[in-house]
Amino acid sequence: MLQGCSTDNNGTDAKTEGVAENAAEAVYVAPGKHDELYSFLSGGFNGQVSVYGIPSGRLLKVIPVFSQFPENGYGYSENSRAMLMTSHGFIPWDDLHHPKLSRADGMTDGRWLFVNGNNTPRVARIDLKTFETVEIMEIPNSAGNHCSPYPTNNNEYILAGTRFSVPLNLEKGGVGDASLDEYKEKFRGSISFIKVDKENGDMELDFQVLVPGFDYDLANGGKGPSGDWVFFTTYNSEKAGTLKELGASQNDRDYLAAINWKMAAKYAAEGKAHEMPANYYHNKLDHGTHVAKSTVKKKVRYLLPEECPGMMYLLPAPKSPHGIDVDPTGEYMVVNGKLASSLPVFSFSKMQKAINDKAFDGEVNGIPVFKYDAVLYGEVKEPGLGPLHTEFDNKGNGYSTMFVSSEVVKWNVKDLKVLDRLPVYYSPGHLLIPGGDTRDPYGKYLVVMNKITKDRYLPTGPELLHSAQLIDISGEKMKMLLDFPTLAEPHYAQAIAADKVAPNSTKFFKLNENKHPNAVKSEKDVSVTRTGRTVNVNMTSIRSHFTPDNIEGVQVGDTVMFHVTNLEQDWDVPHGFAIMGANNAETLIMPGATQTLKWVPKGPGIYPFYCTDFCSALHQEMQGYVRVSARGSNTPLKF
Ligand code: K7E
Ligand code: RUQ
Ligand code: CUA
Repeated sequence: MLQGCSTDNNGTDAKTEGVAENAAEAVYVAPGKHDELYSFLSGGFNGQVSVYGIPSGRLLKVIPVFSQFPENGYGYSENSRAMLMTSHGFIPWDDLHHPKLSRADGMTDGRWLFVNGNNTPRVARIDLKTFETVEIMEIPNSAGNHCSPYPTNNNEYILAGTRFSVPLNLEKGGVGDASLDEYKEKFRGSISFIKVDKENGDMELDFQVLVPGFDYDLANGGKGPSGDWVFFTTYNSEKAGTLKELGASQNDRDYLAAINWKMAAKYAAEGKAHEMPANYYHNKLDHGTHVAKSTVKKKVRYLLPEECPGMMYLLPAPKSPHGIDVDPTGEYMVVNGKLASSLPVFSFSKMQKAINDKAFDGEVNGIPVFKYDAVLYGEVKEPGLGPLHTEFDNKGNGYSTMFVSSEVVKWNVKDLKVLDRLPVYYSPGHLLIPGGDTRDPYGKYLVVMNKITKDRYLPTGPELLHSAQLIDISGEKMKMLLDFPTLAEPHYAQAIAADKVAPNSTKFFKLNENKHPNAVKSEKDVSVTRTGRTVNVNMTSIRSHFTPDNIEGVQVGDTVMFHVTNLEQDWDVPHGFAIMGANNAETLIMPGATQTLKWVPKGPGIYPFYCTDFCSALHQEMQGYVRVSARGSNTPLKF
């Protein structure tokens, strides 16, 4: 045994109690059969979204969003690189926490998936016709876009809240500089209101609300009666105001912030908004060319809540709350106070009454704070240790993850009684019930995503994959069905019935609709041309050759752009392209599309290229050469 190296548990199976008797049958999807649901798991620090079939737990796809992805060249190819441009430069990584499906009438509609980038604040949109990232927008005046993205019930807005409050420079725009001693006066948070086009889903930053300098953790929208509201958990509230403002009895509390988004939109439309300079990137994939383009935006409008009465309120919440979840009726708002011994449930109708009665207990920066008892519906007593997140079924129950006591706890929303608990392995973060944040959840499955894996699978050294568990919630008692490993590191996830997405899935791109300027629609139209130091190779791929496949006259230091059009018009026949020494990796070209790879040869000689995707019996033969001559030589281009 190696010194200092624990090998405990090797080969020892982990706990199996709580597993349903029919578990194998319940999750078995026979070969060739499809899963009942798609689930979209955030990739956390891997920056991607992974798609798993439910109930099988089979990995269906990885959708690259904020990180480069060698499998299909995302972030490497010239088509996609602009997608990862930000005001800080090219950032091919982020920390992705919260996927949210687009909505219609408070239900998920399977059109788009919105996700957040935590680190360099960004929101992305994935089109579920192609399972591609089609848009990434940077969020100005934000630092740590954790509290994001939250669609309202018809995607009128996607809301994105800052995690860190930062000193905002209202004259010059953006995050400025200030001493932390000046926190109270200078630091502010922001909530961004992003408009979504009803037809094509395009996002646009409409305005921001500059909120008190708390840290904003998580959000969720109301529904039904509370549909005009979005709720945000906050922490570090003591930094933002004086004790008097915060209320002397409340320094052991933080806040749940409530913002009436409809009223905010109205204030912004009626001219209450100010304007400040900004500098943020908005990157979009063009449909016709399949090339991403960046636009830099230079202005942003903002509202100050102190100038907008009735738009924002604060509800006292247990210290350092995490998730905020609204039940399907829209009446109950659950605050998951990870350090608290109970789970407070607030009442939306009591909040309405408290607004009318002015049942306030102080204010912060002019924003009224409700009296706790005036807005509280009740508390779930002793739910477990470390409540983080809650989702709901369609029978009036909530399900909360307990990070510290490693369990999922089922409780009744009306009488607040704990009904069941199921140990999960280990330390759950988020959980999902398909539609569990909509007005009508699909109460058959629950997927819980665990932070610590330990002994669940065969050991793979110190570093393990994360772990999800599928739970049957159709009966009174929860039953464990399946463990499945996940790519790093799922936070939130969403799921939707397969038939809301699958029928709209694109099979291949039509070649005659390809508008890429270097697309070649037939082999006889290929070309290799020089403009100064740039060589454009407009080439084609089809089973089993590239045209051209023998190029001469490229010179050392030329920028060679290989524009490869895949002429195949059959589902699932991509070709790949890679050339020796190219540091922009490879690219994968789907039928009908054109992808561009940039290459700058550093020395003279022969450089082979080949197709990287096994496409036919003659795949291995799908190759060619580029001959590179010395710089300044007079070798003409030949192909
Ligand atoms: Cu709870 Cu980033 Cu949603 Cu993770 S957050 S668990
Ligand atoms: S080749 S099928 Cu390298 Cu055998 Cu792959
Ligand atoms: Cu084309 Cu392999």
